[in-house]
Amino acid sequence: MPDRASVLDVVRAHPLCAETPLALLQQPVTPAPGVYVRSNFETPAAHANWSIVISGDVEHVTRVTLDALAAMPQHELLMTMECAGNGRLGMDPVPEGEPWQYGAVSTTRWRGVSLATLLAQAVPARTAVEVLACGADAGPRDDATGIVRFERALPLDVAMHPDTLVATHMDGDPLTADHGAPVRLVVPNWYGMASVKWLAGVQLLSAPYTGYFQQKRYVYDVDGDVRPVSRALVKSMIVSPMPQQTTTPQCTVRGWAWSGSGAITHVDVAVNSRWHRATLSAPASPYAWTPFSLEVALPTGNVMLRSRATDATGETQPEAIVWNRLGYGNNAVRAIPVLVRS
Ligand SMILES: Nc1nc2c(c(=O)[nH]1)N[C@H]1C(S)=C(S)[C@@H](COP(=O)(O)O)O[C@H]1N2
Ligand SMILES: [Mo]
Repeated sequence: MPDRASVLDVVRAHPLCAETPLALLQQPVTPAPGVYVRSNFETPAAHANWSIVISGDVEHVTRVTLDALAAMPQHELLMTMECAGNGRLGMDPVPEGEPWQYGAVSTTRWRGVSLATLLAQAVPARTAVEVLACGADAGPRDDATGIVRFERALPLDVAMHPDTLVATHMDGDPLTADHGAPVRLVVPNWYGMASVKWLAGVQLLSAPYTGYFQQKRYVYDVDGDVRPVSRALVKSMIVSPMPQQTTTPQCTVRGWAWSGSGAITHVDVAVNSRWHRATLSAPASPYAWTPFSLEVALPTGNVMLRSRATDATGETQPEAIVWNRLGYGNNAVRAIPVLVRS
């Protein structure tokens, strides 16, 4: 297996932030070494005595070991996961944050145990409203906030959904260090920040969480109006032809569309300014991206291709980027320039 550094497009080496190259995004399931990596802090060391402590608003504080986890019913899940900062470089002016182009998205097969199975052992109190997932990674000490750990909260119903997994495997193999070994959360439909890696603790909360990664980062900040980032916005991506590629007039435009709020109902593809309805194929799982394709005769010369997806809630990708201070959720229609030669 090739090592990830030779496969991924590295955005930052320490802590590692690296994109999936477009050539690998052409595959319906991203090969494991090509799955994008986004880490806020250096990777904590995994060890055999790892456990997850479930505490807070519960009847029994519970410690779950890796052996106990392995003995629980296992579930597999194929899902598309996108970093909320994907496409930040497409915003103007470019907001602060990791300069992601368009490869902070992958479709991956996970295996693990429903978080609900673990929570049931601890018996959440009736007053619990949120579930806080705590990573073992931490940033430098900050006097105002204490040590900043990577922690993100989910509403109780999302945490209790049987497809919200405490995952130990990707593509049939134990998690690699970069992807959260030995155990991480995997939250379908939500942007990647909800899928907390190196999961060390789970706390039931009786009031909404207001920590750093819920209120200062992974928020849509528009003129000081701050909303935590949650479900992935409806989006699509043309993967063939690739940007700047030379292609013949008889062409099949292919790509993927996804949304964290509902199934994809249609995708339109524009050749210059003229829109066509693309053909959809069934997604490989309810949480994986939907393939679309359009057979079309392109005019020769420089051509702009664009795609625009709509989901079952009626949401459609916007034409213009909705700029926000930290550069999250860029799901705007994107133009792909190609050169057509007969
Ligand atoms: N503990 C921890 N979990 C984390 C992060 C992190 O920095 N620390 N990054 C989050 C973000 S922003 C994303 S997009 C996903 C990326 O998961 P991956 O690196 O396995 O692709 O992990 C999430 N979980
Ligand atoms: Mo992310």
